[in-house]
Amino acid sequence: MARFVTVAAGQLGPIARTATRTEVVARLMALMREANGCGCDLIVYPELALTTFFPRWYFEDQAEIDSFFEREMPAAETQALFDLARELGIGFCLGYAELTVEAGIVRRYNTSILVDQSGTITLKYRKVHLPGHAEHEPWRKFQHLEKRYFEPGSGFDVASAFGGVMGMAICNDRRWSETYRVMGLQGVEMVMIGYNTPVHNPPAPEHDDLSLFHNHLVMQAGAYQNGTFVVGVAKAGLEEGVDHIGGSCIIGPSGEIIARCATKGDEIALARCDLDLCNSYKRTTFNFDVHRQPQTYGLIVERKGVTTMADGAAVKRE
Ligand code: ING
Repeated sequence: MARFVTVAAGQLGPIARTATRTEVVARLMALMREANGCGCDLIVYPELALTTFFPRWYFEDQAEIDSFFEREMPAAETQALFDLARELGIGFCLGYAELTVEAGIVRRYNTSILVDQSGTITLKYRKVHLPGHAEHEPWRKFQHLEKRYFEPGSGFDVASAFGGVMGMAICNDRRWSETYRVMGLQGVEMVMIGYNTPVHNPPAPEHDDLSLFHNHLVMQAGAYQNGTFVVGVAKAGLEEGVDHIGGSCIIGPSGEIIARCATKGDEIALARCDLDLCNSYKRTTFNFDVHRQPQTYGLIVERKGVTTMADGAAVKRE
């Protein structure tokens, strides 16, 4: 017996700083119609898919920063996407900047939602691993101020939807094996990950040529080591002077790339994913209950950074 989810990676090309929400939503709707025409049940959009990747700039004016955030989801400009999804009977995963008030305190998150075929938000995730830096660093060709503009989320949940166990992560999360394992321990069968990844990484330019390799490496490893599908979706291309990798792809629980985009613009790649293909990995090689030895893994949770033993005393590495 098979449990098919036909999924589209809904890659976006650049979004200009001046682009309106309505203009961007029109692009998202065009991709949704195309995916629906190909028989898709679900389309996955990138991280921060409603605006340009604004953490590349240092802003002092909080009102300007907040212009990139959504206070409601759906709101007037995004309602059309929810309406189309319900009309077509297709679900979607959307990344956006979330501004919310919790116990009277304004909170700002790098957020992703999973919306089912009835147009209902069935899962919300807030990015845990915020890369970059919190202070203006003028030496960089461009900033990466996610640590300044967002707070980290609280963890990785899963939801039952589309006939399986679905999970989400966002961009830098995909580089950390803990991301996949926490969801793997909840039986995840498809992890949806939007990303905005510049080709150039100012602190380590020697990594630039490997940016596409690293992108696939981490998602393929996460898929195989947890017996899950992974859908990685880029905001790609030259956006406000910064070139972002493409490499959007759909990866099976074997770790193989089964579909990928060919351009750095608005494009869908799609695959007919049989979630039952996860079973042979989850029941044998990665049968966690049979093979894992968590009593030996304590440092993974207890220790944040590296400490090494030198001269008999634990020396904290700077
Ligand atoms: N972007 C990048 C990412 O993790 C980055 C930041 C680039 C980190 C290259 C390390 C190396 O893909 C986001 N938005 O997290």
